[in-house]
Formats: sequence, structure tokens, C-alpha cells
Amino acid sequence: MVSPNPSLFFTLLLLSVAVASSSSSQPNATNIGQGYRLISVEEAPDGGLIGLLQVNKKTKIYGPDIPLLRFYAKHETDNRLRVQITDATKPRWEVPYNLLPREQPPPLTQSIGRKSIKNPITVSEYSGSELLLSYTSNPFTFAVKRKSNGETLFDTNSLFSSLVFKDQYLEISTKLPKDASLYGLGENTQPHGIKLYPSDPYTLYTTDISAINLNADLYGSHPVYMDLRNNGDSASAHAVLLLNSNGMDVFYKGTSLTYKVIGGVFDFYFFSGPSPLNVVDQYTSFIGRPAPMPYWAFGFHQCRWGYHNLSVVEDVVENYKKAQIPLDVIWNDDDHMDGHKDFTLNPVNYPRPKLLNFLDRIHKIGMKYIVIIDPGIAVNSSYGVYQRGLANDVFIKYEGEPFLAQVWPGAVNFPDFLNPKTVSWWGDEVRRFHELVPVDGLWIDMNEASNFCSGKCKIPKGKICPSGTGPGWICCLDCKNITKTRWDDPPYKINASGTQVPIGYKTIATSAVHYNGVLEYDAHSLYGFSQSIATHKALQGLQGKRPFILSRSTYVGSGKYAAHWTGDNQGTWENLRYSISTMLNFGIFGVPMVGSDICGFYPQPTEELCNRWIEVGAFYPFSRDHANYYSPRQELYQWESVAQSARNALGIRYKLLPYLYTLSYEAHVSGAPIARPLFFSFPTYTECYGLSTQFLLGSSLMISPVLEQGKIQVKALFPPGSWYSLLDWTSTISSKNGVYVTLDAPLHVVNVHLYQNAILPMQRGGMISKEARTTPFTLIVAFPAGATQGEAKGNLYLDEDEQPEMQLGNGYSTYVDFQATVKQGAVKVWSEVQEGKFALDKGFTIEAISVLGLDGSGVISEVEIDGKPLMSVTNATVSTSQHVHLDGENNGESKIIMVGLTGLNIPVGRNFAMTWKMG
Ligand code: MIG
Repeated sequence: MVSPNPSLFFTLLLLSVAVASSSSSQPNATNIGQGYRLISVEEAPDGGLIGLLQVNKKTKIYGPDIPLLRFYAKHETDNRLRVQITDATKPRWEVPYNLLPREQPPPLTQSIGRKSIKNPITVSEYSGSELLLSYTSNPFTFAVKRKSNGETLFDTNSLFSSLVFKDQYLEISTKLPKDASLYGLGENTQPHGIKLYPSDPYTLYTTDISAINLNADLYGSHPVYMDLRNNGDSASAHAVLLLNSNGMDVFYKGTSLTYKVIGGVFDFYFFSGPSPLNVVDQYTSFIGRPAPMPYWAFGFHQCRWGYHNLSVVEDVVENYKKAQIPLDVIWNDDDHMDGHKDFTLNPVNYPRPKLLNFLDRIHKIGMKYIVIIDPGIAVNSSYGVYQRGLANDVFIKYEGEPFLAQVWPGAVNFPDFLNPKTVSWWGDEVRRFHELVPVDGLWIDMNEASNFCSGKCKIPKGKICPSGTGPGWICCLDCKNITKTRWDDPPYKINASGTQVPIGYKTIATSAVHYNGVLEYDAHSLYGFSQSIATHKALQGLQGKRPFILSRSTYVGSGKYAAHWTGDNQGTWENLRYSISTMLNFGIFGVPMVGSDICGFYPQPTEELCNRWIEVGAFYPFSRDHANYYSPRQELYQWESVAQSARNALGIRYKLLPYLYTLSYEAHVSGAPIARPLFFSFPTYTECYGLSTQFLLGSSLMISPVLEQGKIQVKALFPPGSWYSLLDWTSTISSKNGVYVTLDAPLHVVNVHLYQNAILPMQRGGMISKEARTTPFTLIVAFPAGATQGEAKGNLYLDEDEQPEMQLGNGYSTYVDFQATVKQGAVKVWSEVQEGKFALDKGFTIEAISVLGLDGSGVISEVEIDGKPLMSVTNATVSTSQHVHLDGENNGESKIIMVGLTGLNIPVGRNFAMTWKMG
């Protein structure tokens, strides 16, 4: 041994001091071992690959190394590769297979690889799909390549970090090319917009800290990212999921990404894309397709904390009507409850007979009613829900007793949704409540889970804890910190709450125990997910309807059961901007039904901000105005100017409902997000990779809102091609290479543009979705501006929207493909209908068709429908108009023609074809 050079030693010492005093107080966690070596490998009985890994040199940092690991890889489909690394000798915690159904790896008893590795530097390959796996033996590293273009997607062969696998600390890194654009890793509020920014750790651990905390571990956990790379003329996207529910820090440094996870296993799933839509399709086919949503869920929702009694609620509904602002769903926060207890009604403020009468009235016109439920069940011997819970032994335990916490009703216990008995008890409580109050959906809040206390608590003797709002959130139980176990005080501290608080802070103690001995330490981030599944099951069992659930906490797979809102935001311009990025991320997470509290939760928005917010919020997939107890009232009618903006923006939304609903069908069958970043439609157009101030609904409708105070113009990016303004269809912007254009945007105006090659089905709109959906359709057909050749496509899905399934083939749905072509002046617009019976029975008709972007003099001839002259159709009229078309790049102007056909009466449920000639 050479003794260290004293001056070098001194420098090292200084360095380590510098590291220790930097933002993280942890020891520098890189290079803490020398990794593992592959000692044997063989083909698994299921066609996968199994290898054994032996640790190279043991270290004690963060606990002893697990000496022998099993490495398992499998091409599960042509576009999905799984790579799992776990202890070779005993099972470790994994996301339960019943919560997230998926293939099981071979049992560990089969893991003794027989073919021993002779040459320690072999690079071997395991192929079989678009994703190629290669690995090195010593140190063991693996890489995933795309077969078709040789691109390396993931590569753990890193100079600065080797594979580390301890009981409570797992580390692995991948290299990334400098120009990769990454999206995902949430839930967090990203000040830099949707594209991940090399910065602080992205910490994933479900936590009730308000959404105003930037870059912190918010309500949900989604350890998945999409990586989009541009190769000049083409681009390709893939996704990487680390299926692990333990707390983790993910460090994205631009050219590398390092996972530091405090438990479970490495279970990577690679999805090959190559388009962003392919990626979400592959991802949701694995984690579960987004839940079907009832039609009314796309209407506007009004909520608030602090509707003190039923008259206030009735008044809100009445005022929406008076102000002629659409409203589908009215919500109650915990104000309807008796002493803040779940599944109860306050007999004074929400007397049941009056509430039932109110619900009867609103249900008759098609409106819906949703209330909140918190997971904490009041500890109260005269409360039936609690009594039955105790009798069925449904609660999470600590030292053999139900774990005691405090939320709004005071002392509470938390149901353990991993326990099948809890799931049936919960179903029964939901059913009983539904008999008491026929709610149309449930809002599950505080399910991170949120607790006003920390540690082990007792009900204080001789002290009455306040319940409810105000002082209700101050912990009043007698609590002791729990630090004695390694679950409460793990060796590696994730950046919990953005400040490295203990992981049991204001939640369930991490040494508490679930069903079958599962530790809260492992299952923490699954709480809201497991509650969503139980609630979904409960609601589905009632009346056989399509459930609507809104959940604050989410995990991988939550979208199959629930919608999500982004939690407690602020009424500020920054928060309006952040809402777009979070919404777009949730589309990638497979939770497309998402929105933020419109006008902000707290504090009070300015009037101008609320105007602009409804102009964005009218295009959130889930569109709800919600406010805090302590905020002044902020229903859209509270300001005349906001009411006007709401009438305009929600007016557009209600005309677009058939489009939104069709998008929700696409989401359900293929995972396609409803609200999407622009790069989903323009993956090779790098200018839009980080764009977070505009977004698309579906593939073709672009929203370019005002997001800054005092602005009456907005500078918007228009990707290559032609765009038509929805305001009047007459202004067009087009460019060959994409262009920024400054648009007028007075206070009441939000700019929405339709892209070329699209056919948009619209209806007349209305005040309630139920009535809007019976109105006749107009088809907007958008060709490339002035092109002599072009085509356009669109589709429409209709069904009996409260049936549990959303699919064709059930006898209560219709699907229509709309198509159009223009070729040397000959225009054809037609439809191909599948299962037209539903649309015919309902009497849906098309009353008008507008065709945009045509070339010619404006005179048209030989108009025919289904081979007969149009004039034989009563009331049909044909009009043409000339419009100025702006070439955004050359500031040139040209004329284009719009053809309008009105007075039509074409059944949606039957194929039609319409043709004419442009003069
Ligand atoms: O600690 O139910 O995010 O939307 O109004 C607050 C009261 C509890 C948090 C939710 C918010 C809701 C509030 N809840």
C-alpha cells in the first residue's frame, strides 16, 4: 500500500467538504462500488434470458451489497423489452401483479444460469425484436439499441456510476446523447416547461405538497420518460419505464440519467415507438388503457370548497344558467358532510330530502353531481363506516393496531386498499352512500396519503381536537417521532418534499404495515392508485354505469380508472403556464383526462387572469373551476368580463364536444393523449420540442392562448403547413418551414387553429352537453391552402355514453370515417360508416359542410350528393367566398376559396358522397 500523498489527500478532503456543503447533504453517491460481473447466462424457459451477477467489491455505504443478483430480460412483444434485476436468492418487493397485471418472470428457483461466462469482456446480444439488448460481462452493463437505425437508447456502461444493489439503495445510470429531448418523470410542476431540464433531482414519491412547489415530488409517481431524438429528416421516440413504487431521485444531467431508488427492484420496460403516438400506444397497452369517460365529463364543471349549504349550490347552478354559461357538473367539497366524515350528509346544511329534490331537478336536465371522499375514516365509535371497517379489519396497522392519523374529521384510520377485504368493505360503503345520495361520480382527494400529523400518535386525553377547516389541519394528536427502524430512517434520503424531510413526514409512517405484511415503505406511492381501483370497482358495481373518478394521487396505470386534476395551484400567471406542461405530461402518463383548477385554487386570481384562464381551461380535457375555502368566490359569472370570455371559450368547447369525445375514444383504444404537445403531430420539427405555451387537442386543433398579463396579442408558432382560425375560418396562416406569427388576442379571444388535411366534426353547442349532443353536425374540411391536390380525413365516435364499455360491436355505438379529396378542381367529400344503427336510431344528422383552402375563381358546378343533383335536396344552399391567405414566411397574400353547403340533412349513420367541380 502506498500511503497517500499528503497534498493530494488535502485536496481530496477539500473536495469532499465542497460536496457535502452543496445542496444535497448526502455523501457523493457515485462510484460507490465496482459493480457486478456476469457469472453465468442461459435461456429462460419462457424464451427470455437469465443471468447471474456477482458483486465485485463490497462496500458499506447505504448498507451491505446484495451479493448475487438475477438479471432477466425478455422481448415481451415486438416493441417492448423488459429488463429486470433483483436479488437472486429471495423475492423482493415489486408492484403487486394484481394491481398492475403483467407477465411474471420465471420463479427465482429457475434462476441459476448454467452457461458460465468464460471471456470476461464478452459483448453479447439478445435480439428478437426492434429492441436489441447487448450486455458486457465485467463489469456487467447492458444497452438497448434500436435495430432499425442502430441508435443506442439506453446504456448503463458509464464511467461515473456502476450498478449498485443494496436492500435499500439501488443505483444505475444510462448515457444519453446530448440532443435527446426527454419528457415525463412526474408528477411535478416544471418551471421550464414540458421538456425535462437538467437540474435538481426529479424526486418521485407521492406527497401532499401543493403544486406551487416547483420541481418537487407532488401527488403522483410516474417513473417513465419519453425520449425524442431528431436525426435530421426523421425523428424517433421511445419510452423507458422503471416499474418501481419506492421513493426515488432521478438525476437528469443532459448526457446521462441516474436512478437512485430506496427499495424494490430494477424493472425496466423499453417501448420502441418510433412515433410519440406509437410510444403511448405501446405504453398504455402495457399499463392499461385510459378509462372510458361519460360524455358529460367533457362538459364544464364547477366546484369550490366552502359551499356552506345547499342553497348556495342551487344558487350557483341558477347563476350559470342566468349568465348563459354552459355547466354540466356541480360539485361539493367536504361541505356536505356531517363533521367531515366520509359518506355522510350534514343534516342542517344539506338535508337529505332537499338534496334529493335538487338532484332530481338537475338530473332531469342532464346535469350531474359529484362529491369528495377522503381516505381517512373518522375514529368514532358511533360512526357506522368506521364500525364496519373495524369489524372487517380493513385498516393499515402499526404495531398491531390501526395506524392513527389526523385529517379533517379529526383522528382517522386509513383503509388498506391492498387488502381484498377492504376493497369489498369500501364497495359496500360506496353502495350505501349511493343509496343515500345518488352521486354521479366520486372525487378522491388526500390519497398520497395526506396526514396532518407524523409518527406514532395517540388521541390526547382530555383534549378535544378541532375538526374541519381552519385549525383543523394543525396536528392535535399526541405524537412521537418514529425513527427507530430503517424504514422510517433509510440510509439514503430522497429529496422528499423538495427539502429532504423524513419520508414519513405528514403521511402514514413508513414502518406501518399493510395486508400480508407489506410495508408502507414499499407501497406508499400506490395508495391513491389502489384506492382508485377499489373505487372504480365499487362504482362499476352500481347501476352498471361507466364510472367517473377524479383522483389526486396517481401511479403508473391510474388512467385506467381515474381522471386527475393537478392539485392545489395558485391563482397566478406562472401557475396558468405550468398547468399546460403538467396536463401534457399526464397525457404521456396514460391519464389523458386531466386539468387544473381553473382560475387557481388559492389565492384569488385577478379578473384579467381569470379571463385568460378560462380561455385555456376551456380546452383542458377535464375542465373545472375550483377554489379554496379561503378564496373569494370565483365562479365564472362573478365578473361580467370573465362571463363573456367563458361564453366564448366554453361556447367553442361545447361545439367541439363530439371531437373531444372521439378523442377520448382514441385515448381509450390507443392511449393517444387528448391534449398533446405539438411534437406529437410534428415529430421532426425541432422548434416545437420544448414548446409549452401552446398545445394540440388531437392531431389537428391547436390552442395558442395568452399567458401573460396585459397582453392582447400572442406570438404563436405555426408548424409547416396551413392553419385555419376557428374564429371565422377565413384567416389562414401557412408556411413551408414553420413560422412564428403574432396574433390578435383581445381579452375575450382565444386563438384556435385547425390544421390542413383534417375534417373536424362540430355541433351547434348548448348549455348542457346532453342537449348539445343532439344538435346537427357541421363538418369542417381543411385542405392545404390553395392546393390543386389534397386530401383530408377525420372521424367521429358516438355511443350510449353511460354504458360501461366504450367500444364498437356492442350495438350502441357508431364510428364514422370522413374523407375528402381535391384533384384538379374535382372535390369529393364522403363518409364510411361502421355500425350506423346507433346514429340512425338517435337521428344524428349533418346540416352543413364547409370546405376550406380551395383554389379557383369561386364558381362551382355539378354539385351532387350520392350521384343526384344537390338541388334535389330541399333547402340546400351552396355558397362560396374568397379569403385572404397569408403566407407566413413571405408575407405574401393570395386568395383561397371556401365552399359552404348548408341546409343539408344527411344522416350521420349512413354513408354519403358529395362531389362538385371548382370553376
Ligand atoms: O387539505 O377538500 O387539493 O382541491 O378543495 C385540503 C379540501 C384538502 C385538497 C384538495 C382541494 C380541496 C381540499 N383538499
